[in-house]
Amino acid sequence: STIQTMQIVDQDENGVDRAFRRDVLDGLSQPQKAIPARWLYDDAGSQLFEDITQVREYYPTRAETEILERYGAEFRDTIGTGRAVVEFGSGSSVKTPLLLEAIDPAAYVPLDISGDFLRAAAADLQQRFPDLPVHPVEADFMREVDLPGAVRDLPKLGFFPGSTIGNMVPRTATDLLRSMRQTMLDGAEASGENKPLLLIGMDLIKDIETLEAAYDDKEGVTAQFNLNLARRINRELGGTIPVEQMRHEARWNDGLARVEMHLVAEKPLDFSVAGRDFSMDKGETIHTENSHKFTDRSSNLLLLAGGWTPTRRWLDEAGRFSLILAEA
Ligand code: AVJ
Repeated sequence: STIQTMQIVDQDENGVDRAFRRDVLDGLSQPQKAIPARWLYDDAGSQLFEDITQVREYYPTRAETEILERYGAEFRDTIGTGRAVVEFGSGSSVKTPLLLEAIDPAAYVPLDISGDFLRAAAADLQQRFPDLPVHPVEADFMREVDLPGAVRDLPKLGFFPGSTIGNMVPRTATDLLRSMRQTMLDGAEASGENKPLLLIGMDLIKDIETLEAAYDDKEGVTAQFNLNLARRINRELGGTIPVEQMRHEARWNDGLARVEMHLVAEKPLDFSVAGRDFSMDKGETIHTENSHKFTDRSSNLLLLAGGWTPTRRWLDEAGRFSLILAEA
């Protein structure tokens, strides 16, 4: 079957992504340099993240997959069949099929900003579920998205695994949860059994050693994932960042309950990006990602602030990770 994609990325006449350039230039101009984590996920970054999920120290993917394997019958009982599954992100070849097998949906709509990865993942999924209508949408799901007409009248289940919500600070996470709600409320008669549902993965707070090791694996795959952002800036924005003079660091921020990734300058550096000059002192960092960790209470509060009422929660056997069902 043919897979159609809607293209919604704003590029200038040279093919430069305007939002990427703005975020990088603004981010490098701040006292604490910081670039939003979403830019880590170009095609190379998305592939490196897939590699991270295979390293020994990175437990979240295995823990969440364990939950999806184990509680399929409970998902089917509580969620029911015949919904349109709207996945925020292009989906993983392991987790998504487990959910689709369990709840037998009427359609599958993956949303992702990375078009090539999205199309590859959607084609793969379509092969495994030949009779399932698949409608990939290339979009920034941080904003409200117009879903394809074919699924507008179906009841929705949003699927947001991986604790990707943890990449966002609370204000942004709340905005996203509200956008998701708007995206899925639009069109459908959303009352009673047709209320949109959300199945969302949220990683749990645990000992610091386990948390930091998960973001600084011995093989250095996470380091490559982080350094790829600097390479992407050089490639796409005509940057001269000396990537070999920077190193990856993962640190637990206890007050804000998050693991932070930084790119640390190993010596004083001067470079330019998109024609603008920047410098870094030795030891100065570019903050590239947050991975917030939650408790049962903090995840409830965040979901409620985003307009979602949590109704069920499943944990892996070791209690490392939670998958939460919430109702709009
Ligand atoms: C994609 C958000 C699930 O924060 O755990 C993994 C990204 N960064 N290792 C996470 C990530 C470094 C990951 N998520």
